[in-house]
Amino acid sequence: MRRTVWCAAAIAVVVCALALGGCDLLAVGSGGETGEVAPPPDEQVEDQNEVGGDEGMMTGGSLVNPGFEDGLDGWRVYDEKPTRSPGNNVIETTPWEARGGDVLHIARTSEADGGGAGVEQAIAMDVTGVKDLRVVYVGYVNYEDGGNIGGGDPQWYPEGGAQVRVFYTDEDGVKQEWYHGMCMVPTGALDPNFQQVPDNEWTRFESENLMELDPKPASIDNIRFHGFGWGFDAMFDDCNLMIAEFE
Ligand SMILES: [Ca+2]
Repeated sequence: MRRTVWCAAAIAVVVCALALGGCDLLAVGSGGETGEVAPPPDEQVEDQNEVGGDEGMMTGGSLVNPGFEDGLDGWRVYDEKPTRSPGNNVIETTPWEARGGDVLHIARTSEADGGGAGVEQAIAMDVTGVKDLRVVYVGYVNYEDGGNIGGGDPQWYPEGGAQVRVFYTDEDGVKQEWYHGMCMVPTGALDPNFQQVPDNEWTRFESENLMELDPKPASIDNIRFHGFGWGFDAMFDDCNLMIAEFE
């Protein structure tokens, strides 16, 4: 999978460079895995993390099927159904004309029984050598119900319709989690990792550079896009983990 991503990213960079009329800032090494875009021998690099010269840079998404155009292919369902009350979770893809294709739809009903629903990808990706790593997604919330919406009370799992959580191992070997969420109306204070979004509107999020976390990630283990709370109804599109720059 990674090779495909690298090659696709390399092709994208070359196309962009050509469109801009010059390649001098971009030296791309795909490793020639496909045999289709192998660079001249004098430009090949031995390690895909050692890209280009001083100005070398590649961009690329790390997740499979980030826009849900292939249904839930590549994603694992995360489904923590209500157990203490009637209710259910919905995790499905659905067409959404304004997004030009399919999106992920998640919903939950319960009687004050907190839980989550969504999708995740276990990617086990080594990110040593990555300088710039960001989570992106487009979220949409139209219903939320809970006691800690907006995550202001750290005693409880943060609640909100459209959240992302990155499970990673830091450079000291410690398992860590980083998260962000969108909610409409917080029940208390707003967790700094949350943002308030308008009802029934798509909002794009791009994280800070996760490689600036201290201690910084050494590997990304799993990434989950989900809602959490007593109830919610939300959508996601174009969910990805973008590598923008290597050392
Ligand atoms: Ca889509």
